[in-house]
Amino acid sequence: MSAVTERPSALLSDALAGLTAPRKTLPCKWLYDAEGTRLFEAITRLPEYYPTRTEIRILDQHGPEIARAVGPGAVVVEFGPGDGVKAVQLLEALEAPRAYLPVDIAAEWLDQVAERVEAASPTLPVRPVVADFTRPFDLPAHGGGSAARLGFFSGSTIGNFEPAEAVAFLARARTTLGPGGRLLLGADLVKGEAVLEAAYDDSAGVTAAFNLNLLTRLNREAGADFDIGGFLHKARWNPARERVEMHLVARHAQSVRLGGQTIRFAAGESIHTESSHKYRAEGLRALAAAAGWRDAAMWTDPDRLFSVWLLQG
Ligand code: AVI
Repeated sequence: MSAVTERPSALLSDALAGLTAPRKTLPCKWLYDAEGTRLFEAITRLPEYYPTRTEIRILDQHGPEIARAVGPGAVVVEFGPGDGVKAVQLLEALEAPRAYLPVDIAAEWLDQVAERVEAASPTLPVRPVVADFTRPFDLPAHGGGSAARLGFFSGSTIGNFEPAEAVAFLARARTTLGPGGRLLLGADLVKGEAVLEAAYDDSAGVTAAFNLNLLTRLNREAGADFDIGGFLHKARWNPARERVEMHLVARHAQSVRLGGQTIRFAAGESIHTESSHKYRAEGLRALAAAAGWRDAAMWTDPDRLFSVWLLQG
């Protein structure tokens, strides 16, 4: 008996559950293997993908105001630091930050982030925390005494959670950050459909490659036999739920073997691979309030594409 049939990997069991459901889905967290991470970083530099550069601009233009609102001596806890570029930007804007704690499940990314931040701020203590921040976890003692913690959750990653999961994350973050904790949160805003769909279906095909890479990953890591050319990337704005959905659509009827099962696809049937929720200011305030945050200040760009929030407990 092979290891796979004895104890299915988390990827295989998630894929089997999602692909045998009446509406086929795959959890978006599996988009990020090494190739998916590389492709996502390429997405953040695309002309159509406005969120990253707009958030960076907001942090740049409103940095002094944000720093005043945060006050001196914060211990910065970043949930999912990515490449660490925004951490460097934030730490430079803040007054005398006391320590930086990047939190991620992937230890190898944390090393890169730590190197980048240490190079930019050689005297700042950096303490990487390997943890899945979508579940409860403890922060190590940070050497900051009783300094209040500032959480940082950028890039509108909150938008990849379902609304109930977003509230649960925000509530857990309050607990993790402790008394006096604040959260600096990036959230993408509702806007015209054409801008949104172009951001998730760029002309160079990078987002399509990012989405299709999930099938390549299933073939390689879960022993599936997807014909990658048999599927098409689709991004569509769902106005009722105010989210962009990414789908992989079967170009023709086909079947795929996975974990000893046959998964059948009708022509045009889709696998829903990601939702990216967009917010209105009142909606984000309601989410924060439902998670127990009492106060929320917002900064945005002149075109109101993106928002950065400071939540206070
Ligand atoms: C990581 N996350 C916030 C991105 C987003 O915009 O939802 C992932 C992404 N998917 C397609 N393009 C970017």
